[in-house]
Amino acid sequence: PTWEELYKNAIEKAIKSVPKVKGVLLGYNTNIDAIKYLDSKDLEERIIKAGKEEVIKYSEELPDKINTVSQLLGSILWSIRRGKAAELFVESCPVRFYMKRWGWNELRMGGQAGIMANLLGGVYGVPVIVHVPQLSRLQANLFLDGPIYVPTLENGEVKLIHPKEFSGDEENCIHYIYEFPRGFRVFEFEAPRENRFIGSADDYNTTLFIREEFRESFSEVIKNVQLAILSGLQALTKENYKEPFEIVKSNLEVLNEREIPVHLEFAFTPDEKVREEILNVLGMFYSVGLNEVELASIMEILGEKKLAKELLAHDPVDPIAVTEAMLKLAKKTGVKRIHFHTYGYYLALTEYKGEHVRDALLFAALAAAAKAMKGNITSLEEIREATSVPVNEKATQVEEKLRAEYGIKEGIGEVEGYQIAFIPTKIVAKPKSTVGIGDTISSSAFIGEFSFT
Ligand code: 8BR
Repeated sequence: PTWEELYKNAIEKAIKSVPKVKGVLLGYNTNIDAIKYLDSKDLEERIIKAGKEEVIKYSEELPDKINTVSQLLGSILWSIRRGKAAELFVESCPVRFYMKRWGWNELRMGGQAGIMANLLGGVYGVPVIVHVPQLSRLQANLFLDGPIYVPTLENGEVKLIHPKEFSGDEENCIHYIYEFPRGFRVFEFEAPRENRFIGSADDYNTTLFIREEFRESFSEVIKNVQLAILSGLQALTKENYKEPFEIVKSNLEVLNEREIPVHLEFAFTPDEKVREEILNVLGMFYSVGLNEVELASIMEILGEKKLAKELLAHDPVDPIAVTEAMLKLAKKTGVKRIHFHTYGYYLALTEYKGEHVRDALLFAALAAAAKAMKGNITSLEEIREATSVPVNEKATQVEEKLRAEYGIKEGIGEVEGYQIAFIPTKIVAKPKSTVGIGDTISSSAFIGEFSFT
């Protein structure tokens, strides 16, 4: 069969099987993304008011965190001047209030757990239980309708309700996203490319606060869960990781005892100590999902500097280097499934064999293309429309290399006792948005694979 035929087969399989998944636990990060499209004149006025000299100073070197308005404006200018993304914690309440009054153009669900809850629960119709560290009204209203649940404790008993039915009004965890286009001008500065600066007014996700319901009554909460996807460890630092890690480990012990496969959505983790600690617990996970930058950052920790460089040196990313890196990671940690995604192709290294691994990757690539095409997917059936997007031609050379090295046929080969599955993705020429595509890919592939067995 051709790739087009394999793609068509995969989406039909997914439409039949995915809605049969009975329950997915999603931890831990959920927040509000407030998107503000910057306006030059407005920004210049604010900079003058705050003190231009001071703001320019911070635009030359980023502060560690944000405590003053000049630090906020300086950090935004830092991103603009370089066309580079950055994210900082906003500590000061008056600065948080300043940002709130400055406002936003759009509110969106943020955090991997929250984003996946809307996709799996709201779009695929799969029942999900999601960890929301703080459930404010603003946060609750970002959840789609559908089988999405948060646990609450009533007289010590766990009850599952839709977030919109939650009667409390907790804190807002807002990540302010200041976006600018390429060529955006502020005084004498011009953005070399489009990008964003993020100021996180969030004390909960940034320290991986885990709610009482997920500490005291975790076994009860996961009673009807078949799968779990965890993320949010990436925000921790060497100063604050210890306590949340203990809770995560105790959650993992319960999930392992019940033989519930758990996927870790890796996400870029700037703190090296935290990255190292994640590797130490990776064996408690069944599966991990990551991209080339994240895989390279792990190779750095494992002392594989040359391999790390190799992973970032070529376009498309060299699949032999990726496979070697995945083998190192699998052997070192014992994780059973590694799903790698990059622009143009995906690979999965698994301890077990079967075409269902490849077919799940195909389903995930269609979901990604549908999301790139439309900005938002509204139903599982709608993903079928993405079959019209052409298969990435550049992936042919990737496939050839994998054939020569591991004898890959129809996307499946073998390496050192593991199965390696490959697929060329479908690339949307003019994407509406690429935010949250990584989460769409990983969660679709993981639950797709489970539903196909
Ligand atoms: P990360 O943010 O985790 O890297 O995930 C982004 C993923 O989105 C990439 O690995 C790539 O596979 C996919 N992607 C991007 Br970026 N642009 C795309 C496009 N135009 N069409 C389909 N997939 C895309």
